[in-house]
Amino acid sequence: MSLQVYINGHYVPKESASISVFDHGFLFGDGVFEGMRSYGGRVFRLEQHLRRLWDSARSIYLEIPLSREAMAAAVNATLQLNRIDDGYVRLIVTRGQGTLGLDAHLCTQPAVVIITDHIALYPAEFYEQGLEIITASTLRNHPAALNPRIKSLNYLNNILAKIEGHHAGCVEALMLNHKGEVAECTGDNIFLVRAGTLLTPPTDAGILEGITRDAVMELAVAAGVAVREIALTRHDVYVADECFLTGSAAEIIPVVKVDQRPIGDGRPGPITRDLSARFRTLTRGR
Ligand code: PXG
Repeated sequence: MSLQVYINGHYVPKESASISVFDHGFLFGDGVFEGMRSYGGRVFRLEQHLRRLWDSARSIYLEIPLSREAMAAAVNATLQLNRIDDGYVRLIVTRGQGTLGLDAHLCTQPAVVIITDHIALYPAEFYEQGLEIITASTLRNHPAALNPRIKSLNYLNNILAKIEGHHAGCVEALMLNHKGEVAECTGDNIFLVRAGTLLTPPTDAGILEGITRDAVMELAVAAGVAVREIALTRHDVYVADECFLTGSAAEIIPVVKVDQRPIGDGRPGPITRDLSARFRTLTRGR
């Protein structure tokens, strides 16, 4: 049986799962989404993802046409129907069908889509050897224009930064904010280790408040590692002892080179490896 996609309360085979070309999600990127992981058939931190989705929707005046409980049930039902244990879930809510104009009031029915799939991980060597990344010249969105805390369907600035990374032979790229501070990567949050302390940019640096980021900060505190959310510059990156990225899909991935400069000794560091092991235990048990 092919993968079944949830569209507005119905299940449709992947091959015929489609949305109208008049949907404002398609026409304007007018909508919000979540990318989540399931382990052993359960979504990791589903409540937190739903809270973020509802916050994103509220921020763009989008009313999700389901209760949070019904959405959670729909996500779980879609995973079960597709018999996916360790997988990826993409939850999308768009403004729905409207006209070719911008007017959101003409979109009367938001579209809700839930796609579950097997997870496409980065190759194992990236986790073992660490990634090389570059700083993109494309800045993260100015928070006063479109706040990066909104996980909206407008990912164009991140996509442009990712293309820059690709041109430099990198699978991820570091994005700075409008002040020139370190914000995050195109689809992952960033952490540094300096003198045994874990450093990461604060929310007001204009970043998505990653759910993996939250989990990693909790794990660090439990491991006795001090955590500071503090404005960081590229200087801090270059002189860090360790660097790693976090995201639902990538989990924790070491970074060993930034802009051609080795970070620390150029190998994944001990705190990165310890937090990765703790994250595996948290998500998969022993
Ligand atoms: N920052 C941004 C800009 C993101 O899009 C994260 C951080 C990590 O957040 P979580 O909650 O997942 O820990 C994301 C994650 C991809 C991809 O292909 C990434 C994301 C969404 C869709 C695709 O890398 N978001």
